[in-house]
Amino acid sequence: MAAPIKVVVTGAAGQIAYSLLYQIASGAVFGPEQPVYLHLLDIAPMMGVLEGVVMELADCALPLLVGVLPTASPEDAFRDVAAAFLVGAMPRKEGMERKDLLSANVRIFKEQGQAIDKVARKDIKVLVVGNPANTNALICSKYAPSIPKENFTAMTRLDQNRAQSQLAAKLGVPVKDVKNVIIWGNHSSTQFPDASNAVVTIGGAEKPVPAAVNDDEFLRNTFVSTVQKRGAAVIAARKMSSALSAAKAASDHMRDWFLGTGDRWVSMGVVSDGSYGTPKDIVFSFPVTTANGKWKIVEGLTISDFARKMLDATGKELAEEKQDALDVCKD
Ligand code: NAX
Repeated sequence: MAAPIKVVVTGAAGQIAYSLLYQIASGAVFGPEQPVYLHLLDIAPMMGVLEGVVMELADCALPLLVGVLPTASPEDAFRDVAAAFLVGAMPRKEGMERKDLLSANVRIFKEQGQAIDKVARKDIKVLVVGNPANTNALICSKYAPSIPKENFTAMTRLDQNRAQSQLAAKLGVPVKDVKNVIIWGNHSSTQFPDASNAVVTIGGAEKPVPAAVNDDEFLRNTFVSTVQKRGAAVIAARKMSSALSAAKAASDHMRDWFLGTGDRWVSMGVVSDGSYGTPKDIVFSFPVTTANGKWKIVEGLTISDFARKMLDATGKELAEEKQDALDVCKD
């Protein structure tokens, strides 16, 4: 057995964490040989609820879970942690403008960046789930200058999983037989779910998804808008936002980052180096592969005129969000 690692989940009393904590503690993220010590961060008024979560974790009697620290202190929560799931954020309330939400949440991620800088392991891997996830990840990184920028990522894996599942349904194949779907850009309605490089296995042979689907109109319109609006569709049906699938996606993201993808592509929001003509220094979702705990953007893909427009639109939104966030941080 390896030595235990400390893993923090913020928003630990919330609904995504409720599914995520079990996945981490049961070995689904860091592997069946890796014990974990869970740090659970939430705000002071939620400490009572968090106590119930701690009780339930104990009652799961999980062999890999060696300890749990519930806390409302960011510095206690981030001390010596190797992996961080930043889920906690203020939810959007009725009548709230996107800018108000950004302003409230950016402050949280500034404070958490500062705490990470001070007390976390310098090789910490950070996954931001709380919205606006891409820009929150950027701000968190900015306020943790002693940690490499590459160690801050934002979650677009739920969008990728949704896209993969839509294509599998369209083609009538199991979801595992579809790979290399890409989510470009922001985890917002401007994201670009792109099936143009995706591959499907049918009858033992690999085939490009566009040829197998053979319906350009579907891939450019119905597919894209179904994935973009899937979160809203879940809210309309469940009266609550996606939680089980969001937790599964967060597990997928962190597991692939720690344990590697092989030649399979996954989408992650990472700090842009300007690849594919995107603005530099924003957190943009790209197709990546991972090995030895590091991600690498998939290079050399052809960008069609249609894709160019989509990438530019989501890149522009992210550049604007970044500016708004930097303005908030100045106050
Ligand atoms: P909940 O409202 O159930 O839980 C959020 C928790 O965060 C609450 O317990 C709250 O007290 C806590 N919190 C608030 N401020 C905090 C702070 N400063 N420090 C620590 N904890 C704090 O929301 P949930 O459904 O779990 O969603 C969490 C976040 O994930 C939201 O921002 C949501 O928008 C975002 N999502 C992101 C997704 C993605 O793909 N990137 C998809 C799912 C989800 O919508």
